[in-house]
Order: sequence, then structure tokens, then C-alpha cells
Amino acid sequence: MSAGDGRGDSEALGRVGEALLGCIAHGGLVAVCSGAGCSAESGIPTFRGAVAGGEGADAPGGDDGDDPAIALPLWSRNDPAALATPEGFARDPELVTRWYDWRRRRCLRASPNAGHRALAELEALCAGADGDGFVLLTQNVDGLHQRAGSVRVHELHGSLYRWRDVATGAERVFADPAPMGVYPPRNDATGNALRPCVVWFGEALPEEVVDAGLEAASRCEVFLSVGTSAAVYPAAGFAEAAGARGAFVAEVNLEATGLSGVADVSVRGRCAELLPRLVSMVRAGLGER
Ligand code: BJW
Repeated sequence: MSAGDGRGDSEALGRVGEALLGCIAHGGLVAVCSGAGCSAESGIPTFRGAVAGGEGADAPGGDDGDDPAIALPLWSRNDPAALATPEGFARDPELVTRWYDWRRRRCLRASPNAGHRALAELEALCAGADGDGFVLLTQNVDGLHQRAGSVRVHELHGSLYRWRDVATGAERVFADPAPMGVYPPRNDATGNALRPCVVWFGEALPEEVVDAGLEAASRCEVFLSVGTSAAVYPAAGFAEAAGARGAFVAEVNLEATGLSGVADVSVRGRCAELLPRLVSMVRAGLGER
């Protein structure tokens, strides 16, 4: 089932809300996988797919050379092979680290939106006394879920704020909104280059996050895929695996994705509008029980 014609999506959202309420009643696990669309309304560009600006969007011409093209997905105006692969970094570490520092500072300036806050509230409603009823797998590297109050978060593709020594692996956190200034930045102790702790194409995801994704896929009763094109693996495979074993799978997205054919319900629209509505339904439903 797919819906997206304004309030016509209420029925689809209602089905997702009922599935969540049933899961909470059984003490089952709710798994959420979020993607760049969830942060789009905080003014952070997505990689691909449809675009919807939002409450935190920067004005064009900001302090670090933002321009009107900023609203376009990143991979429509940048080459992923040059910027998000180990080979691209080896070829031009200055270009790659300058670009990641620009994104790091942009994300530091952004604020969580109503969609992030709704997922944090959903966690509080689902988690149960042992916190075992909810897990959030995020492909985002911006830290906005945690800033909105989400606790059980697994960062599948790493973080823009942690950087590591290319030789020793020693990590350093960059939380300063000022530009790093030196590209690539260096480890003061070794003089080696630092790279962001993000997962580039062709690199393995950290073992613990893959384990968290596999466990969520094998145990959840409800799997929500929100603001992701579901185009990148292994992340996209978690929802597919959950659906294959009979979990209820729903997606919230502006447009159809690779998951739409598999999902029990596809709700078309903006995360910052639909997720708060969904969580209000769950809150109201719990109040009635
Ligand atoms: C809204 C909205 C609003 C907008 N509201 N919605 C199986 C099949 C085919 C290929 C592979 C496969 N398995 C592995 C691969 C290869 C590859 C891959 O998946 N390629 C595909 C592109 C085909 N995967 C990998 O290479 C992975 N590694 C791996 O598999 O390693 C194997 C290995 C094992 C052992 C040793 C060595 C290797 C790694 C993938 C890493 C992905 N990295 C990136 C960059 C991270 C750093 C950075 O941020 O720069 O991660 S790429 C980019 O895509 C980023 C994202 O996390 C990821 C997913 O994107 P996401 O979040 O879905 O965003 P978008 O932009 O795609 O979609 C946004 C959506 O939101 C759209 O649908 C909009 O409509 C919607 N939207 N506004 C609601 N307001």
C-alpha cells in the first residue's frame, strides 16, 4: 500500500501506528533505519533522490561558500568516486578532507528537526524497562538523532566528528565549528594524516554495527525505513531481511524507493511532518490502553 496525497496518507500512517502499538503490547522490538532524507529538513543535503528544503536550511551564500546548488543532492554535483572512496582519498587527500570538514561544520550548525525529535520520543514509548524494545540504525553521519535525544543509535556509516590516524587508527574528535585549516589534518603525536571515521564505498562497516543491524533484522516485529533511498548495502538489506521473515515493514519517503515493492506500507511525504503525526497516534493509542 502506498499513500501520499496530503491527508490521504492518514490511513497508511494509521496502519503503521497500529503495528507499532501491537508490537509495544507484545514487548516486541521496533527497528528504525534512517537516511539522509531525515536530516534534509535540518538543511543538510541528501546524496540522491527527491529534495525538500526545511526549517534549518542555510541561506545561500553562507559563511563557507554555500551556494544555491546546496539544495541539490550531493551526488548530483559531486563525484562519489572522487570523494567517498579510499582511492579518491589516496589520490587527493586535501580535496577529500576539505570537503568533509565543510560538511562537518555544516552539520555542527544544523539543529535536529521534528522528525528526529519524533524518533527520540518513539524510542521512549517503545523501549520498555530494559530499553530492549527499540533500536535505531542510522546511515547518517551528522549526529542529529543523538542531539534530539535518541539513545540506542548505531551509526552504520560512522561519524563526521571522529577522525583517525591513517596509520595507527588513533581517533580524535573535532567538535569545533572553526575550519580545521590544514588539509589533511595531522595527528600531532605522529604527524600522520587524519581521515574522517566514515564508511566509504568498498569499505567494510564496523563489525558491531553490522551485528546490530543483523540482530535487529532477525528479531524485530516492525521495521521502519525513513528518509533513505534504500540503495546502499548492507544497510538496505536489513529491512529486506526483516520483511523476508515476516516483520511488518513500512517506509516514509518523498518518493518510491527500492524498498517500496517489499514494504507493507509506503507513506509518501516529509519525515518532519509524518513522523510526529505517527508518534502522536502511538502516544494517543497507549493513552487509551
Ligand atoms: C526525504 C526527505 C524528507 C529527501 N522526508 N524523505 C549489494 C548490491 C549492490 C552493491 C553492493 C551490495 N553490497 C555492497 C555493495 C557495494 C556498495 C553499495 O551499496 N553500492 C550501491 C550504491 C549499489 N556498498 C558498499 O561499498 C559498502 N561497503 C561494503 O559493502 O563493504 C563490503 C566489504 C566487506 C569486507 C571488506 C571490505 C568491504 C559501504 C557503503 C558506504 C556508503 N557510504 C556513504 C558515504 C558515507 C560518508 C559520507 O557521508 O560521505 O553513505 S554513500 C551515501 O549513501 C552515505 C549514505 O549513508 C548512503 C545512503 O544514502 P541515504 O541515507 O539513503 O540517502 P539518499 O540521499 O540516497 O536518499 C535520501 C532519500 O530521502 C531519498 O529517497 C529522498 O526521496 C528522501 N527524502 N528529503 C522524507 N524531507
